[in-house]
Amino acid sequence: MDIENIKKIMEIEALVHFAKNLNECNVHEKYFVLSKSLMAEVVPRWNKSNNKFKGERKAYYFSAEFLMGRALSNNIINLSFKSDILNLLDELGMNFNNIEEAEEDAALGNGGLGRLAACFLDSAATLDYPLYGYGIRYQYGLFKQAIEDGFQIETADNWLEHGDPWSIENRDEAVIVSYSDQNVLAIPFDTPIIGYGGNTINTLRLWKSESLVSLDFEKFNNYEYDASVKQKNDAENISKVLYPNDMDREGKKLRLRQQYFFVSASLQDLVRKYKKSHTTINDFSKFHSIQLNDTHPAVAIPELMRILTIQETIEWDKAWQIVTETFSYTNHTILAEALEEWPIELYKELLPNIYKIIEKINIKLKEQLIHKGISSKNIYQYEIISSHNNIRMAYLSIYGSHSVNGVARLHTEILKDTQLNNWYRIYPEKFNNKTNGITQRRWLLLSNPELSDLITELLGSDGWITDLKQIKVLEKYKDDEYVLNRFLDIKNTKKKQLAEYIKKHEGIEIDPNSLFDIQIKRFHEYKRQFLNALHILDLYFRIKENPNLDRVPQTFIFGGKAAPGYFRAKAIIKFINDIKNLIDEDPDVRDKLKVVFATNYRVTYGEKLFPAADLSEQISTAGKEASGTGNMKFMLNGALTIGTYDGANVEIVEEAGEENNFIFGLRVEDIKEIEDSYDPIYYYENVEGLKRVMDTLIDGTFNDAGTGFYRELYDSIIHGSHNSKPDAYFILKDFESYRDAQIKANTAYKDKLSWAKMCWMNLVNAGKFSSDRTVEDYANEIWHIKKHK
Ligand code: 26W
Repeated sequence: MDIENIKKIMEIEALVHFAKNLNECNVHEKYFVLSKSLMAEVVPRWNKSNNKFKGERKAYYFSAEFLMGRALSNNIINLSFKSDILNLLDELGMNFNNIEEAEEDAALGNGGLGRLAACFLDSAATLDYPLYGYGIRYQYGLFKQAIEDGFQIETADNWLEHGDPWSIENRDEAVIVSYSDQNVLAIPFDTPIIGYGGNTINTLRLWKSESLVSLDFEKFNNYEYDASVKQKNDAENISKVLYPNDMDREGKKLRLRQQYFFVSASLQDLVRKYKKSHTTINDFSKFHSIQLNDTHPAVAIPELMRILTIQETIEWDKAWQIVTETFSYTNHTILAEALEEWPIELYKELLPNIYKIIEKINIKLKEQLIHKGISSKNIYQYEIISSHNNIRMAYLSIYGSHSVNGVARLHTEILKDTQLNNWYRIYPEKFNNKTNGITQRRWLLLSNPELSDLITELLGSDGWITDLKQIKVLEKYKDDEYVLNRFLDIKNTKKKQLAEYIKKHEGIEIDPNSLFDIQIKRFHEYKRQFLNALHILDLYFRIKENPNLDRVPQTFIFGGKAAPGYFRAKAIIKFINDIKNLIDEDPDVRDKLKVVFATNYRVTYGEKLFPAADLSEQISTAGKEASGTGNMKFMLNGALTIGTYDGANVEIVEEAGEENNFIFGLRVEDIKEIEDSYDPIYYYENVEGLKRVMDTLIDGTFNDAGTGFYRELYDSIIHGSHNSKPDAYFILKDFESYRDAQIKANTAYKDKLSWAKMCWMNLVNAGKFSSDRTVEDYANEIWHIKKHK
């Protein structure tokens, strides 16, 4: 790397872009010119990397979401430029931290599914695999969250306000996407995905929608100003904003437009490029493997059929073979309300040609089912077009793919045994598991350099950065007081750093010596933040009753967003904020117990929270959380899990030892047994303290400002509602067992060394949860692609 060149380019960029000298630039401008100067270093390597994969089989990750977070620090680390850049900025009198903090997160995702896509891209580039991301360049990412009087307020996330130095607009490669009522331009923006060491640089290609005609000049001249730009606005609206629902399906026409938009553009792009170097399309599936990230891009299946049979005039059966060899599908949830279905009317109206193809796929499916010996009275169970005239996107995805995978062992088993059992019985060979993972580059090396240095020092090498299994060797230090104390010192440093950040951003002081107990994830009933909140309130009352309760002070930190229309989740956010105020105002309790709401939780906030955690809250109702990936980020940073046997928690505990975590509550089998006869009222009346905390919702302890939020939340637990049974997530049933686990954790925290030993056992056994392992498994077992150094 040529540091003088970087400096020169920074100066030129400042001049031509902002008409300023470097030292006159504001912090956003400094961020921009520094990033652009790095792009000057990246682009030649990027081209070289692309060339080495020419003519090779490649994999493509089709995803409506990529939750990338910030790029600057990540890229500097992966290029091994860190010390050079720090020196240069020093010389220029610039502060790296301030520049780093000027970057907006690329929050083009809701949560787990989008962040997983980002981790996979990092891992594939690091492992030298050709994996390319395809998605949408939303002008507005996930909304920003503010809290006012305890309520969540949403505002637009204008992440492009200060420009995006990391993407290259490639208008030469624009394509046209056609709907029944409009044709739009899809413009690709390419972002380099820099593998660790900088050897392989892959591409994330995100499409922006534009109009073919930007101004209707005749209308403008006729003084019809709104009408003159209508076509432009209609086109641009397609990639305008990310839908903020992470679980409830959104039956909106615009969402369907978005799905078809990026899928059609991406497939056109692949077919066009392929045809440049091949005379027939017949071998398409030998060179392309496309992973569908949940069903959001499932319209790719009929779209590729359209391209092959109508555009390329291949006969149906041959085309279908190419399609099923090309696609594979990952399922990320078993919640019924999140399984996508689209009314056929919407498809007929917007994508009539695609609808006809889906109809034909459905007919072919039925023929095949009969051939497989399925009796005609059972065929309805499989139909892609349901008797309610909905297109079942999961069924389309399974039928159109050669591989179907869940994201943790338990999740895949549930898919096979219940959710998708009918499909598993006829296509057992398609089903497989790929337990999720996280990249240790962002979630340890970048976010916790102190712990990273200790690991490197003890290992005598930094090989763990690209081979996380190596840290298992460090298990030999589990009783080494010197090492455990070093770990505790680092944890304390990270807790102090977080305390400072929270002081600055939330205006709250927290005690770094207290037990940091953290639950950060989207707000959803099944994730049970409400259980956590009820327990805190119970603790409050217990401390009031018994001021001498023998406990270590505990700080409960929550972070996460609720979908804007999800009122029950918003009620839970309000409830947590009300509990926080109750405690803060009470001198008897506030030194023993503290609640923090970390506002606007996002990737960048996570980078500060995970390293500082003592306890990781993973308390979903068993069977509901497909995997979880936050659980892995905590483990890797040496936090203990308090959690249920759900998702990847099962595998985390299997690796780290049940004795080193706090497992509680119903298991999947238990729930199956009790669900039909479950009566929450029994627990409400008989579990000590439970009625007292539940009743705060309705006895005037708290005030929901006339929204009716609290009554509705109370009723959902005690009486159920029009669409759900009382306490559908078994919160009252699990309350006591959760409280016991909390007592165990608080007691265990008193013995610092034995606590540190448990943390150490988690950390050194986190190797399995690197997304490098996950990507390696996808590459070998599904994509069949080769590494190229
Ligand atoms: C149609 C609306 C919609 C939008 C997003 C439905 C469903 C989703 C996603 C599937 C939600 C999601 O992010 N699922 C999470 O995926 C993670 C990565 O596999 C898992 O770790 C989480 O357990 C799962 O909830």
